[in-house]
Amino acid sequence: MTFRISLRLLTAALLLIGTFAGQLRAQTSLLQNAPARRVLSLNGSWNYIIDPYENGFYDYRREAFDQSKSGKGGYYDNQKPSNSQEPELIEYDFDKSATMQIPGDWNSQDPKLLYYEGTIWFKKSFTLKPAAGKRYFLYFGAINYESHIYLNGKKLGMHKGGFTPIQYDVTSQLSASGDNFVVVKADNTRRPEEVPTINTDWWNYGGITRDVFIAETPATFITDYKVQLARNDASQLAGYVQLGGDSKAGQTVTLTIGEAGLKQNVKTDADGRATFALPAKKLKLWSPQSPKLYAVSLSSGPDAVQDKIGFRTIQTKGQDILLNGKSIYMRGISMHDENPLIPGRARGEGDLRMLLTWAKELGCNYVRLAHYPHNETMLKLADEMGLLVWAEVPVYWTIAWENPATYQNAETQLSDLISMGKNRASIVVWSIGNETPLGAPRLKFMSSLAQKARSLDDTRLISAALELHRTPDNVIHVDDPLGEFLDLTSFNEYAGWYWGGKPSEITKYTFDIKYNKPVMISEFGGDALAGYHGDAETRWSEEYQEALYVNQLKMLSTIPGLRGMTPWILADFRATRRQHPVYQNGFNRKGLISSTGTKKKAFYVLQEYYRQMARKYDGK
Ligand code: GCB
Repeated sequence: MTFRISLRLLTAALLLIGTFAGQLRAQTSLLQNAPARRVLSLNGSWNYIIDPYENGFYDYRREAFDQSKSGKGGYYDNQKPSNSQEPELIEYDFDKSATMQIPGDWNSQDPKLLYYEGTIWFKKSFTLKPAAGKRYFLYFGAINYESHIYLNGKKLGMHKGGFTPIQYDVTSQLSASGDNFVVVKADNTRRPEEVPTINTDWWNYGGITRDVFIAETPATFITDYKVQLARNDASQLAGYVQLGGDSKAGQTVTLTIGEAGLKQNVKTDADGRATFALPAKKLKLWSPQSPKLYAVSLSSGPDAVQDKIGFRTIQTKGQDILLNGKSIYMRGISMHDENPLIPGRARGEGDLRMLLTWAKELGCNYVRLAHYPHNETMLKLADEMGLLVWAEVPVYWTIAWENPATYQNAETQLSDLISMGKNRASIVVWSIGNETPLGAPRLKFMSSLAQKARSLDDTRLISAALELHRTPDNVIHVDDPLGEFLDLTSFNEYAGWYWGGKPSEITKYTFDIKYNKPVMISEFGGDALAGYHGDAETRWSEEYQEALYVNQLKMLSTIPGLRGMTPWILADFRATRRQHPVYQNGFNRKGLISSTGTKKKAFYVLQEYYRQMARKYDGK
């Protein structure tokens, strides 16, 4: 008891310090499956003000308004001239400013913002009269990158990380009259110590890129749950439900999976947590061939949440990956959270479904959602459409390995991703990063992330996209010491594009892989401009990319432990660093599908290879 009280005090003290430092993240743990709640959507038209000098945040001495005594003066006040006689100076007006659609990046909605990196303020007014006995959570699917969020002129907090949800309990901040306004300062400035760092190969889309809503719950509510099979055990369903708000010990929580005739009542402990274990024999297992989902209902007192959940096991055995105990080959493709047929980030379910439908057409049973957390809808679609998922955090290239705050940030993004995705059968791999360079501080950083991921979820595989090195005898070595901490040996390999000569030459390479683990090629590929034709030695041509795929598949097939791959990449995507004026024009052209949606020749090479692998492993 004493221990618990002191912990609570400590947490309160930390939150207080956090508030003063302007560093407060989220006051409450993220609601599990928040979109399934009763919600008031705040999507739609938001006013915005472009503020490269951050006039709305700092005074002329560069002191932050929200750190001043009055806390006033910033754009978050949404100030209007009053009726007083005094002539007032107000140098902004949200309601007379332009609007853009949220969710949506700013780069694709206003031509002058295509390359913009800095601060933009957003404002949305809405009507919501808080009802007695209810709680309200303001929820953003993602804001890139640093956001300061204010409700009715009061700061809720600051958040870093462009791809994970943000949530605040706003029950006591909503106005009794029902008239409210929310203001967001979004800043996508790249900084060396952030996650990701300044250097990436994707467009730095800024703004409120995912759904915004207010979720309503009763005073005591289900804040979190995990309903999955026990580790490597298809006979047991194991999990927990966590109550939040005014939770007490001894409250009843009911889990029902009606279709399977499963129902169990369990009681919460002193922390509001109820754990359960149930025989799972009656459950049909989820797999890409049969992506069976069950309607799962959780309830406690006046609160209830519904989810659609699949059940499967995933483990490795030597060099095999076992899905539901059976060896599989993961026929994958990498993808960004971008549909080339619309400008900017993918937004609605339709954009995402189109990407996954392309992957299915290619013959995939697996997708790598690179290089950062994709949205919750994507994860649910993968569940529904039967695609295994590799989910990743943007620990990409050269992070500030020795900076403790950078580590903390990466760990928080990883924890939030795992929290959001833990009920999705489709997710089988947590990836802790991509192409990080060898070195002691990096090994410490990355191995700590691997341990963290395992401590949060020991029912899935942990991996990272590693690098390789070559010796003059044409041997490709994979011996990164981080491999010890991972379940798969995954690496990116660009023979025939960045090194190794022409596509026809790459079959000379052999592999020396240190670990006796399943091998997963996390990337290979090369650029081709759709419709540009030449021979197999003409860079940028479809024929070059086609030959590269043919020879890559030949070369990779010599690896005995090869159990899957996610070539780079499903579709062309916008990348600022890709500047060739003829072949690239701001696009990375390694897509198997072009920026206008046409399939390149290499698409069909991989499709044929996947047909063979499906026959070999799935017998069809
Ligand atoms: C890589 C990166 C990926 C790049 C790709 C490329 O190794 O992981 O983010 O886009 O290569 O096209 O160079």
